Amino acid sequence: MATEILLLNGPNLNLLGTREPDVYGAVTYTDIVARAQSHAQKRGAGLRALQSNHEGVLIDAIHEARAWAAGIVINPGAYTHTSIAIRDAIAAVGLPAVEVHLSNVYAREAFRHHSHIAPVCVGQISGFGWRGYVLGIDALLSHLGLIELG
Ligand code: CA2
Repeated sequence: MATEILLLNGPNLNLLGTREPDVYGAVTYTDIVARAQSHAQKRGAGLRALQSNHEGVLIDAIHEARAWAAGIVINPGAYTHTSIAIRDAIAAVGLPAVEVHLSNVYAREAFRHHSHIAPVCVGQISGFGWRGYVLGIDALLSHLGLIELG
């Protein structure tokens, strides 16, 4: 069975490409998923994507991923800065996770500088727009020893 990745996006990211393009870019959520899926496929992996505006739905998806995914690429949106529950879910399932942000959260408001999620992730990618998802997929697959970078 091919390696499968769960791509999770949190609240408001369904609005991508429609507002605040100066901060988040002009690429839509649908387009990001298509680009991520095509990149994963090039790397010999499958990718299933879910976006939700509800914390519990994201947590259920993390739990369910235990049954089929090799790892998670997650942009938790604003839950990054608030959700101990999502952090606990990632820690509980024990799947390797990579945190992705479109914007450089460290160049923005102070409340975006802290992530509850980052400590339970392999690492974090921030500030590269939609390309961050592609980088996140490569980081995860490289962490899993499935591709060689460089
Ligand atoms: O930079 C990121 O990817 C963020 O995760 C985006 C979150 C923000 O709360 C985090 O601090 C950083 C916000 C997502 C909002 O998405 C929108 C998309 C289009 C229009 C308005 C909001």
